[in-house]
Amino acid sequence: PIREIAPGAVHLPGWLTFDERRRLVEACRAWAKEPVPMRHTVLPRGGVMSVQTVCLGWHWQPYRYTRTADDVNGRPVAPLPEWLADLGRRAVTDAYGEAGAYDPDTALINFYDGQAKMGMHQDKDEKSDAPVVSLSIGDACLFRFGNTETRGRPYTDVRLDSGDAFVFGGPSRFAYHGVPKVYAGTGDPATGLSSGRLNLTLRVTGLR
Ligand code: MD5
Ligand code: FE
Repeated sequence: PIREIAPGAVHLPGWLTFDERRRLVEACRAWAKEPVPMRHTVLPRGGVMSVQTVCLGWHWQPYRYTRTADDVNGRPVAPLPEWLADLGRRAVTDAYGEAGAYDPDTALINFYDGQAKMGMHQDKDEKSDAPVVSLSIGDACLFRFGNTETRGRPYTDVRLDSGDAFVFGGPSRFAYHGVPKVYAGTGDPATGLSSGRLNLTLRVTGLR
């Protein structure tokens, strides 16, 4: 059942069809190689993220968006395909009843192996308050949805499974959130992903 976790934060369990999951896994496999290889992002203070990331449309480097992957190989990132933006519009429509003029220009593709995590953070590098659409494939995870004031409590823990969509908009767009744990071995290898968790987030950068 569709569940509103907080105002504007809508969980759509099992939203992706199996064909869509397979298509996304195959597409991500190609995007993870060229033109910019998927890599562990290095933070400005030297920390290395356990998650691996590749971007479409705009390249995220902490903490800004650029057209070229200056911290990887300097090449322009691949475009965001219209079919993926369409998928994002459908998710927003299913979450809110209408998509308005939702037009994402960026996708961040994160791969989590069984050990990877993401600490509590806010996504504030976009100059737009348009919703973020999150799509999960492969191993399940513990997703921690917090509040807009602090990294800590109160938060709501939600399990995200393969095929789930989550839309973060309105008052939830700038909430703290993180992924404290991946449940290794819970995915469905028939999607083409034998292990790990894939997460795609569609975003509006507000850049042009
Ligand atoms: C993930 N990725 O599962 C998550 C899904 C990231 C990241 O956090 O920054 O790459 S995106 C979840 C998200 C986005 C925007 C707002 C909120 C959650 N929120 O308000 O909770 O790899
Ligand atoms: Fe985030």
